[in-house]
Amino acid sequence: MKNFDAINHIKGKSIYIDDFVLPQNALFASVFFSPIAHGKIISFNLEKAKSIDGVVAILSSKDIPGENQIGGIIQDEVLLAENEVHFIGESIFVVVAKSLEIARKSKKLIEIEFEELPAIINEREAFAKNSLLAPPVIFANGNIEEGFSESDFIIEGSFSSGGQEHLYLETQGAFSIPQEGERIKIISSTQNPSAVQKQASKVLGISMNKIEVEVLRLGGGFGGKEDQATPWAVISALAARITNSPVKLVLSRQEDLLVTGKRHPYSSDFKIGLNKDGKILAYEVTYFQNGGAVADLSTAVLERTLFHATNSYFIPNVKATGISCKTNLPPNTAFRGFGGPQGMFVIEFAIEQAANKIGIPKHEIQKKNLLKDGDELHYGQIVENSNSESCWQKAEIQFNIENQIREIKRFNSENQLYKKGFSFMPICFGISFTSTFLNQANSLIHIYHDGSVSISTAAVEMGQGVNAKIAIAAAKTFSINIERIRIETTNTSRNANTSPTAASSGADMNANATILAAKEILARLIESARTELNANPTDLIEIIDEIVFVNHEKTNLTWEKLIWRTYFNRINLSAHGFYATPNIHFDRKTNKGKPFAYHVYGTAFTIAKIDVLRGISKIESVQIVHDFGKSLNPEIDLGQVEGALVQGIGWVTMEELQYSENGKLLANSLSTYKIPDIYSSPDKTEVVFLDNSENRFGPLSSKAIGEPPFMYGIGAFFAIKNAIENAKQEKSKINSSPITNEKILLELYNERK
Ligand code: MTE
Ligand code: QUE
Ligand code: MOS
Repeated sequence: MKNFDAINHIKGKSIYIDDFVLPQNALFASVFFSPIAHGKIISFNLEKAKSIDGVVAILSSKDIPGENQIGGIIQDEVLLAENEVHFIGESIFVVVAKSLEIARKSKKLIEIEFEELPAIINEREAFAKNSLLAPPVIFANGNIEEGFSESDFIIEGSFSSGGQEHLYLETQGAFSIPQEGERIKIISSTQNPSAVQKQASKVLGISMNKIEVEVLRLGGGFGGKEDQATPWAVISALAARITNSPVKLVLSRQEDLLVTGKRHPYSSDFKIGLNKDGKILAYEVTYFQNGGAVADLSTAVLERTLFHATNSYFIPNVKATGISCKTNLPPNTAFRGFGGPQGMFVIEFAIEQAANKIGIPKHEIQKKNLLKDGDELHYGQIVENSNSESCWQKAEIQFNIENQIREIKRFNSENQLYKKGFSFMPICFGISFTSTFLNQANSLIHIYHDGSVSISTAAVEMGQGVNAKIAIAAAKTFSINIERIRIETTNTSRNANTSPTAASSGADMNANATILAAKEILARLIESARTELNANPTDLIEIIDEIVFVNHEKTNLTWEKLIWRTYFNRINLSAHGFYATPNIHFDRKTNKGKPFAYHVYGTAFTIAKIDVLRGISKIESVQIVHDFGKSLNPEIDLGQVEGALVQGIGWVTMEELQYSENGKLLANSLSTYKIPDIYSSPDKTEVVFLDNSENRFGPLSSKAIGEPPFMYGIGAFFAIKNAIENAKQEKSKINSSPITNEKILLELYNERK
């Protein structure tokens, strides 16, 4: 079974926001964005812009009937600027016109005068000026001073990782249609329909039950449409309300690149202590997160950085401090891994620096410190069913890594113009929203009396195959052909109070809720069949492959007949399932608890080759042992691993967000912002499934897959760095990601001078 959408995607028949057939009276909105990073609005004049034929309205914050506030976690984000602007791309006015061309033409005639104020671009500068989005947060365990005093080696350093543009293929957009009365329907490309509903209700000043949010699918989200799809949906709803017409708002690629937030850049200071045997005894780290101008999800992202500070290692004494810095950039936001990658990168760098200083291979320290069952993580969760060591050991054997390392050494000794390097990248990623309340989902199942099945959940299909997974879970529970099942659009009128499809738990939680609903209907069907077949109360009734069995004996009662008879006898063929992840909790006063239902593990072995003359790097191979649990669908899961891996490699090797001193994104097109393509993908990618992995929290014992494999990409950074060091015959001073070809060349060239 493949992803449901595969065929229609390939034929170009799948529908996105921009493809909906519009009503005749539809209008088009275009937003006037702040051209400066920080300043006061002194005056403006909209007369010329309004005079253009076909312009219906130009809206500002004054036109908002409710509250001008869309902050998700912290209430610090206006929908439309009032007196001040805080980043290039902040929305100020909305032009609504009969065509997009007219709206864009009109926008150019808007006159506005600012008093520019100093802008902060860098997180360290923000910290120095005490410009913070929230107070610092500390996660700690053990006794860090004792840990260092017992250490034989102490290494200190700094490391920074860059931002990352989501580059979903479908840009942000929404389409709103006024309905009877005050009601409004919003079709949005969002990962979080309930957030759109809530914020639209606030801005329009009407209750949530008057707003219906509908999502068909996204052309990719990757976290970029978790919080940041909301403003466009709300603006289109506001414009629809005020003009009483359907209004579409879709960002152009250039607008999307310029005005939306990205993965948070981080800059971090660390200190790591080890004993003679390579055991890590203490780790102290401070993360400076570049949050942008408003909080968005930054505090939740930072928290996940703190959770993943030690990656898949046991460290008895930890002190991790997270500081969310307020800068004049567009608000940075969720991106696959949600701060986890930024945290894991620093410990990997710290271990590498420690290995260099002690003079032993990095992977010996890594291997020695892997998590074991019973270890207590720095946030209090006890490690259970750790597959950390089993993934590592399986990788060593299955990929014959000893031989490969010998082969790399031989290659390097025989070649001057090319050098190879390698790395191990183990991962450990916690599954569950770390804000416990978000770990809930519901599912609505109808069986129609022809035997076909309709399932509605809050899961948003964004390419990750969640619809196929939910259908598989239902088909297995009912034991029916998957062709009978239709997964409906995501709609707030069918599923209420839902969490974003995020934290890799969309498939997990929505499939679990679906299984609960299906089991409820199944119990009624079994009793209905018992009556139908005049069976005894003690007889075992089962449905197997659409046929009813009594005491393991096949009957001639089929699924379709059973469904019709059940309906005819006036028995409910619908159910609503509710799932709340059990036994998770986290106390924000002590920063201790059991925030995650479980962890996902794996190990990647990466080989990189650099061209010593030109500085060009190539990832030759990535070999992974990954803990999938019992995969619901190996093809989809494999696709997730491969896609996430390449996205991770892009982050650490080539994607570079350059901003000007005054806060303008310079890498604002695909000619200046390079993302990995098929040529920069590894020549060889091999993914091996860890066997015998179970998971009682995952639907049918599966494990979440969406984000964890992103972190395998970090291995590319260290493999390239290792290749540079093999070329230079000395340790490299590179302490920032991405490790671009330019950086490689400079590092090699400086050495030769
Ligand atoms: N895969 C595709 N093709 N497109 C996406 O946008 N988003 C990722 C991941 N895989 C994404 C994707 C992110 S950030 C998350 S959190 C998960 O999918 C969300 O889906 P899930 O919870 O169902 O795994
Ligand atoms: C992972 C996530 C999210 C998260 C925590 C994770 C996420 C998200 C939130 C969140 C937290 C508090 C809120 C809120 C959202 O937390 O995606 O609205 O008030 O949105 O560990 O992916
Ligand atoms: Mo994913 S970053 O949790 O949308």
